[in-house]
Amino acid sequence: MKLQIEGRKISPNHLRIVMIGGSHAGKSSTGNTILGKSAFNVNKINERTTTHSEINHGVVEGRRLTVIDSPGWYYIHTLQDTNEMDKLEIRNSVYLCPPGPHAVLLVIPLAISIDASYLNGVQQHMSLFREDVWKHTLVLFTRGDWLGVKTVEEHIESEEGLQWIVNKCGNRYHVLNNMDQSDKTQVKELLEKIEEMWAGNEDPYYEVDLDRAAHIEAKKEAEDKMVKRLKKTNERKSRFLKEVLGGKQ
Ligand SMILES: Nc1nc2c(ncn2[C@@H]2O[C@H](COP(=O)(O)OP(=O)(O)OP(=O)(O)O)[C@@H](O)[C@H]2O)c(=O)[nH]1
Ligand SMILES: [Mg+2]
Repeated sequence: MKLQIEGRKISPNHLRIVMIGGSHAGKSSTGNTILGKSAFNVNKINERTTTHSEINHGVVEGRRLTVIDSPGWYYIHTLQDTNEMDKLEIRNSVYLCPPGPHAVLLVIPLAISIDASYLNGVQQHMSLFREDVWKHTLVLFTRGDWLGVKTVEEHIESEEGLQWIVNKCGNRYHVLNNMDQSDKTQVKELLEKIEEMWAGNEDPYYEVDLDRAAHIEAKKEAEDKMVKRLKKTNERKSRFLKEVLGGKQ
């Protein structure tokens, strides 16, 4: 209270983070590195893994974290190429952590060249959110282990498309090596950057429409109940069949 009166803000002890980006960029791996556990399924082969937005929680560096994973778009797809279901899931990601995320991590692998179609994909899919989402977005580079002797700044300088993206994010970026989850410093530094972004923003988070968030929550609960009911019915049916068939054998 006192700090607020003096014009300073008290940093939130619960951070809400959403990860978005192209498919196979390393979003789910990033979520696991941040939370320090296997919270999300990671793809081992060359295909899409995450098909729905998912939520997980943890306590990291003494802070409560809520992390949302989302399905990626095929990296050279225009918004029109991406199917409606994926668009809906990506759009819904921010509604899973009402009143809205403090940080959106735009996940981009360092090992990829950002050509015009990649940039176009990023720009068009980011338009699934309001324009002010950029104020709360930080570029999260994965595959830090691929950087070699180059610095991340040199990499950004060598890619014009990347310069546009980083610039649009207010020059905020962070590199993670998801292959080394024992490196806790990389997560600590990321959380510090998120806090810095939060401190510099007038709006503390990307605000979502709470009515819509409640509606999505209710829909998800109803779906969960239906799945449980169907499971019970199927179990009852197979028990009954076993008894009937078992009796006849
Ligand atoms: N070498 C290296 N590989 C990584 C890193 N981060 C992720 N990967 C690998 O990249 C592949 C894709 O990772 P995921 O975390 O499943 O990527 P995703 O963005 O969630 O993929 P979708 O859910 O399919 O959109 C996996 O084989 C990961 O092991 C990293 O920092 N370094
Ligand atoms: Mg994934």
